[in-house]
Amino acid sequence: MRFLSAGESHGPQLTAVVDGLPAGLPLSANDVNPWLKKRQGGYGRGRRMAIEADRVFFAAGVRGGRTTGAPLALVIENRDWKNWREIMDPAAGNWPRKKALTTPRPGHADLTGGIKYGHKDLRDVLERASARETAMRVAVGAIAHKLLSELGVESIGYVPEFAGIASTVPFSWELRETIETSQVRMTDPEAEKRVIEAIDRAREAGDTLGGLLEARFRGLVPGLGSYTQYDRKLDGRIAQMVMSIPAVKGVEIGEGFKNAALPGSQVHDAIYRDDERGWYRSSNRAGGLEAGMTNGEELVVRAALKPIATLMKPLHSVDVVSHQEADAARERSDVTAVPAASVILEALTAIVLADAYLEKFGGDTLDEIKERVSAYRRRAREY
Ligand code: EPS
Repeated sequence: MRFLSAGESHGPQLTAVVDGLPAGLPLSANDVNPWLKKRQGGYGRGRRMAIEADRVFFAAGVRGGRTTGAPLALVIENRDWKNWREIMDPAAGNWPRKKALTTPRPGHADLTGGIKYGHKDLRDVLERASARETAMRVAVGAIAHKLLSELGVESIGYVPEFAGIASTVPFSWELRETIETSQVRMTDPEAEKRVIEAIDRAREAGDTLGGLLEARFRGLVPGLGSYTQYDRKLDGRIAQMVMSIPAVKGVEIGEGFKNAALPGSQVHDAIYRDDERGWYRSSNRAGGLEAGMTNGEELVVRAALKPIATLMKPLHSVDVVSHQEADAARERSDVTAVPAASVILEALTAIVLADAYLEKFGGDTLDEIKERVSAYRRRAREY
């Protein structure tokens, strides 16, 4: 399974082509749109999200509610485009352009993107560097998730710590409803209150906030990925995908960072087997991945998201046209997108996992894949 996306934040639409999905996967816009809605949500989003109402349009590859095996073409409209038509017009225009941005924001793509591609209107950089692009990747992730759910996999994305405020309620699958209804996708209503206050304070101060994200997947077969070659190691593939989420600056599988301080006897997960459960572990500090392969335990992927780079109380910068000292650009933006990023983490990890399933089990049709997965599950249990 492979895909590419295109689209600017304030252009007419986001577009993707997804290739390699099996035929016969039941699929409708209702499998995708709730993900898009979740990604738009969360306390601390800016005014842009009141303009957009993201929905997917299948322009190819789906007929009668099922994939045909042909490439999928996906479209998400940018409603805001009608306000930016002139500014984003692909026809030749005059310099200086309206809404040209010439004072790069520290932490954003503006300056280096301008140097690299030779732009002096940094809008030519930021329009594609914008995290708006993640809307389309979440749509692709929702489709990947649909395939995983057909194969018995469940998942959740949530926020264990926000702006330094840690949840004191440990994650459990029973808390899914709490997470889905929380404005900050946390398990702990007390922490949620403090986080919301912190977001309000940051907004007043013209500042932004980051946090930690976690995605969990259960029901995975052991043996996705491989130890045999560096680029087949699943942890490496997940890390690449997760680090490509805008503003993610750290990635961890299981208790990765904590384990570095402990002796091996307190880190590795002892192996057990019985006829009912098959092979299992009594702990899961490895986060479901050993030697580049899933081991059948829950997959736990964590990421650190830095605060958004657009500050209403800006940092020092230099104008790229006049070379005069200046404040960094102030653009309409979010105070924080941590809750949205936890949805993105879940969706994008689902893409890597769906790809790993298709690689291991191949199959032109969903039925073939299902048969192979259940035969392998039996073999793995009896091994
Ligand atoms: C973003 C800036 C804001 C965010 C945007 C990402 O957009 P705007 O400049 O239109 O106010 O709302 O996020 C999205 C549009 C989205 O769909 O997530 C940025 O500079 O990265």
